[in-house]
This record gives sequence, C-alpha cells and structure tokens, in this order.
Amino acid sequence: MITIYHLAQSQSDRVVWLMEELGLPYELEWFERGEDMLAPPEYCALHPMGTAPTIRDGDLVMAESTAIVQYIAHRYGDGRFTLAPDHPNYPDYLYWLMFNNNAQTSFLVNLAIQATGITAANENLAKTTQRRQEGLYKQLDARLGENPYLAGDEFTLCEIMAMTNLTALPAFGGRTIDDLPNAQRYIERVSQRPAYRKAMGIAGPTAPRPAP
Ligand SMILES: N[C@@H](CCC(=O)N[C@@H](CS)C(=O)NCC(=O)O)C(=O)O
Repeated sequence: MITIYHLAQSQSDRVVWLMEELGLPYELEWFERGEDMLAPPEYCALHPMGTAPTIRDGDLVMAESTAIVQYIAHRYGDGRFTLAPDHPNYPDYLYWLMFNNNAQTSFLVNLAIQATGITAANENLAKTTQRRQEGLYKQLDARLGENPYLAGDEFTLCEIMAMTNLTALPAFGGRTIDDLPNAQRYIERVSQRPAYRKAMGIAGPTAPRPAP
C-alpha cells in the first residue's frame, strides 16, 4: 500500500486527492513544519530532495509530485486521468502537467526578489520572471475560457497539479487570480468534486491535525 508522507499545509494534499479520485487505499503519515515553516529534519531524511510530497511504495521512496501522480495513475489507476500519446490533446496534457513547476518557479523567484528588492543585479531576472508568470497565467485563463479542463474536455492530472497553485499560493504572496474570471469559475467547479472535498478535509490547508 502506498504511504503518503504528508507535510502539513503543503501540496502533498494533491496525492491524497488523486488517491481519493482513484479509490485506492493509502496510509497517511502526518508531519508538522518546523518553526521556520520548512520541512522538519525527519521529513528531509526521507528523500534527498526533502520536499513534500514524498511517498513510499514498498522499497521505492519517491518525491516530485508531477512524477508521483503519473506513477500512481499509470501503475495503479489503469491510466485514468491521463491522456495517451495518440489522443489529439496529448500535447496540451503534457504542457499543462508542467504548470505546477512553471508557476512555482516564478513564485519562488518573486519571493526572493521581494525580500531583497529590485537591484541592478536582479532587475533582468525580475523582468523575465514577471513576463513568464503573466504569460502563463493569462494563457491559463484563456485556455479555461475555451475548455472546461486544462487538457480539454476531460478531467486529468493537470487539474490535480494546478489547483494548489491557484487556490493556496496567493495567501503566501503568490499571484492572485482576481483578474482571471475563467480560472475562478474553474476552481469553483473543480472544488465541488467529492474526492477533492474529501481529500481537503483529510489533508488540505485547514484540515484538522490527526489525534496524537
Ligand atoms: N516540485 C516539487 C515542489 C515541492 C515543494 O516545494 N514542496 C514544499 C511544500 S508545498 C516543501 O517541501 N516545502 C518544505 C521545505 O522546502 O522545507 C513538487 O511538486 O513535489
């Protein structure tokens, strides 16, 4: 059975969401962040990356959620929520699967720049980060104006990868979606899914800590 090492208030809730969507059994091990808000040493010891989510499947310990969700969906979910290479929307599927890492690259660089302020040394970095982030978020909104889901007509792993960025990052200084009406409607719709609601109740940002 897969163990999800869950770091409180983190994007490891998306693995819980996927398991609930697929109806697969799992164990959840809960870790609190340290006072510095980072993963505690015992979490970092699980995998060289020291990032959440990390999962265990037998002897395999795996980090990086874009890899984890594909691993689970293909190995244990009969490929549900994925698109095959011969699907007409396969390129869209691949592209939007990467939204998480693209959005978070901009998020993290922006946080670092906000901390130091714009200087001669980082002004080009600030400029390109801003341009990339705006391009990506505006493209997402346009895409959702024409399609119910990021890969097209079907709910896929792209939703599972994108939602945290749209719902949770603004509270930490990330880009808001106030000017993106299609993204707002999308969140409203996707967050009604029973598996999403159940997963957020178990491991989402406001989920209660499990009893010790
Ligand atoms: N690209 C990685 C990003 C993982 C990541 O940055 N996770 C954050 C939690 S949202 C984390 O581990 N933070 C704690 C730390 O860096 O100490 C993924 O999708 O798994």
